[in-house]
Amino acid sequence: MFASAAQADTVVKIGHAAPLTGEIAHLGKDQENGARLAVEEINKKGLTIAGQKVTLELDAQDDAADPRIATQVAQKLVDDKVAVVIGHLNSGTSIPASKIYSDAGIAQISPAATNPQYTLQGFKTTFRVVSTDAQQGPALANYAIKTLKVKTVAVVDDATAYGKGLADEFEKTAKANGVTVLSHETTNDKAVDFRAILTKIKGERPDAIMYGGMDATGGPFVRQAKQLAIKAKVFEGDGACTEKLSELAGQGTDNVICSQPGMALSKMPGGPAFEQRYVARFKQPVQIYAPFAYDAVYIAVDAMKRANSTDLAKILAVMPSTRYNGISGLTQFDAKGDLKTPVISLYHYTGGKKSLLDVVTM
Ligand code: ABU
Repeated sequence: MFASAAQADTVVKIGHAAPLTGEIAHLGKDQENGARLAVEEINKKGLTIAGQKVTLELDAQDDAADPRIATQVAQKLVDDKVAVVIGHLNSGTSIPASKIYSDAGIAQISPAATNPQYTLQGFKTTFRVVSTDAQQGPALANYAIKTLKVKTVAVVDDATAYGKGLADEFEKTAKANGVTVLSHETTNDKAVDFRAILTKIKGERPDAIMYGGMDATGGPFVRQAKQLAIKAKVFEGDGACTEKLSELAGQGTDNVICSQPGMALSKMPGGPAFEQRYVARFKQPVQIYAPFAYDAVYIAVDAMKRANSTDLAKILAVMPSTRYNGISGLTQFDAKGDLKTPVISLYHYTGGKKSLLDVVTM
């Protein structure tokens, strides 16, 4: 009548970390929802590893997009004995947390962190399922230069690992192609009033503006640019290339060109079907990172199956040989843990609706 201990399912914890409070909680929840959907589906289908029935449990933690809290969260996930970590979302949290996962021998798969430094630390535990800002910055800059014939730019970043890193990559490519960088201003990831910076930029009359930051600041930035009648195109990266941007930016999105470090959801092999399942389950649109978090969970489970084990060292040993066909396409890692075949998708907004402009294979 009662299941004996020997018959009971083994519970395997999948750690997840992202901001669930603060200005970008909607993006953290989006990423967590993607991971949760995968966990629920896998449990429903049934999972057996080494002859033992396994139930996955999502151990979802809030790092508040704060590097200090992220290291505490990472230690909690280690103490909770998770088999793998999906996260973090921010580069500024993924990088400090990665040392803790490396020391514990836990594979970390970020669905969102794009700063190149994350996988350049020499850790064997760091993987990501998105392209990096060393690809995203040049893709944005090349579109500005080659398609829009931009000759002058103003650059602004939010002083985070992601925002500054992306803005610097854009600037490097722009300068290398003869574009004049009129100014480079720095704000912060809690800023709400950009009028002083934008008024100065308006006086410089740039052809385009590059803003490195998330949608929580990138939205008000372009809204205020529109209010100041700035006509320049505003380039933003994945952190601002969300459905929520139009809510935050109003008609300012008319001037936005932004990028996503991966295939567009509509072009992913399993994208439209995933979107339907996601919306049915969570009653909200996909923002940006959910499909990548979803694939990251499946990649981790694929590693457990190939290792025939849920042991940390055995999972880690097979992670580099990942060859997983997920909803976002084929994932294979290079020696650093980055994608072997990175892709960048470029978008614009028409009447507040985000649509695909171009896909760049790097
Ligand atoms: N890739 C943008 C958002 C996450 C990050 O900080 O990298």
